[in-house]
Amino acid sequence: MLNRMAVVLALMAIAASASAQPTGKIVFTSVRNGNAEVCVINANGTGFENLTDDDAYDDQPALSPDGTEVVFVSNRDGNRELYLMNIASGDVVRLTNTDDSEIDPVFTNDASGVIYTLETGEGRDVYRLDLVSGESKAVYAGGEDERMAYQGPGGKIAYVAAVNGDDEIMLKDSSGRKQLTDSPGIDIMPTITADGKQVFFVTTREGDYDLYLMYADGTGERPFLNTETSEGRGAPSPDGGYVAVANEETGSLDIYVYDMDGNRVLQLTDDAYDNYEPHWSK
Ligand SMILES: [Ca+2]
Ligand SMILES: [Ca+2]
Ligand SMILES: [Ca+2]
Ligand SMILES: [Ca+2]
Repeated sequence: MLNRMAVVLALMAIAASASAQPTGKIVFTSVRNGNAEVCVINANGTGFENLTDDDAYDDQPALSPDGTEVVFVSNRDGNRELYLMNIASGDVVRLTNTDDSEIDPVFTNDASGVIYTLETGEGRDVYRLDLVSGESKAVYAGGEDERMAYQGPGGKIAYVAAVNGDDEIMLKDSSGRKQLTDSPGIDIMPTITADGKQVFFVTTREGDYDLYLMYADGTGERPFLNTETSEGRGAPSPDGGYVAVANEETGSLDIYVYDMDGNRVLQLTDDAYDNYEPHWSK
């Protein structure tokens, strides 16, 4: 009787954890054999694939909202440009062609455009590339080294600006531009949760790089993951239940999935390569 109950309880535990498995897919950068590649994996840890597998430097991938395409940075044609890949076919289109560096790409929510950072000899600014017309326009170009934009729901865009020379998290929505952080040191890599209510960001306010979370009005700043090694950008899941983040606790960068209470759910990568810059979509 006891044995049977133990079996039933064990089966119930398996069913509960199975139903709580993260869904969708995650793209990330993996430095394999000294060369950066764009890789994809299902959010439950299955289906790893190296999407680029070439001699160029391929990094900073971001998935389209429907998960069918990935935009990324590559120097395959000489300097850093943005590229768009259809994951199913593997077809790649070059989106930019300039002597400057295009970096930090993310799709807009309606997938009609890509928001990115243009880095020139004069500094960095945030641009929006219209995928229909092919034209790029400056979005945030105020001379404050604007960069690392991320679009959340409802038209909210979080980005980084060097306010008075110090990196802070900014948020732009229909009511205007707001400065969310005001701390000495680096505050970078903002991402917005699926409900639009919270913002993850990476900060050095405690010395090393940690992942913090705050409300979208800038209140409630708190550590989400702060080990003694470096934490990277948090990639919120589209269902709002999880976040993927890389850290170095094994000696190389690996990507882990946490629930929103900060409990580790699973380890997505486990190898000697550096795996980082996760981005999560359907
Ligand atoms: Ca490569
Ligand atoms: Ca370029
Ligand atoms: Ca700061
Ligand atoms: Ca840390």
